[in-house]
Amino acid sequence: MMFNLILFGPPGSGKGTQSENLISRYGLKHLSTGDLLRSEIARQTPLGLEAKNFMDKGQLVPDEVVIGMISSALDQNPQSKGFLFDGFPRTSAQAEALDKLLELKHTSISVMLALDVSEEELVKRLLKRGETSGRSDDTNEQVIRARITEYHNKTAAVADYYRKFDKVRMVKGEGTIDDIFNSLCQEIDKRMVHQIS
Ligand code: B4P
Repeated sequence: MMFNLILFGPPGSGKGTQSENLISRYGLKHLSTGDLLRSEIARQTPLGLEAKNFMDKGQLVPDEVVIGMISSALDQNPQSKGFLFDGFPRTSAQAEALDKLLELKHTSISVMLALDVSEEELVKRLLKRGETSGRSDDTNEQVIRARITEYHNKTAAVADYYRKFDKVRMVKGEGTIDDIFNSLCQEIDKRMVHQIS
């Protein structure tokens, strides 16, 4: 049986950071739409060039683009024991599409872990990352604030969608990276045992 996890939270909440550690502990396949889009940009594909226009303004990339990317990533990993979705779904339409894609594979989302971080801390972290990351969407405070606004307007509702199925657990996203990792692992371990028994 597959274990499929959504790591959820606003931009800068630690999704990418924690995903790296979680995939090595649990052997899940990491699917980050942010990373997939940045790789398209680096290769200057038509999809990447289109996406860059949205990302540089702090806006979400259109649903059909990211849903298509996730659909092919799922098809490319038929043997995976489970997926860690990082930064996806970010709209209700993406959440519904993901459920359908997983249903076709006779599986579903096991849990959504939602990182809770204050807005001041998010802005501070992203500006700091912008000093070294070379990411154009991290260097300008206005763009960072636009990303947080997009999160409130379009993404926060995704948690409500999974709450209807009692699949959401909030996790404190401030503190050391290790402490947050341990809290995430506790939630996963509870569910993996439950799913197997
Ligand atoms: P993403 O790549 O998903 O990135 P993100 O939300 O900016 O950051 P993430 O949450 O992963 O970063 P982390 O906290 O780990 O998205 C980028 C853009 O792509 C979006 O704005 C959008 O345009 C587009 N996009 C992506 N997916 C999409 C989708 N599904 N639909 C539409 N558009 C989509 O890291 C932040 C910093 O905090 C790091 O420097 C890290 O070192 C630091 N940090 C982490 N944990 C910390 C801690 N505990 N204490 C202190 N610092 C910490």
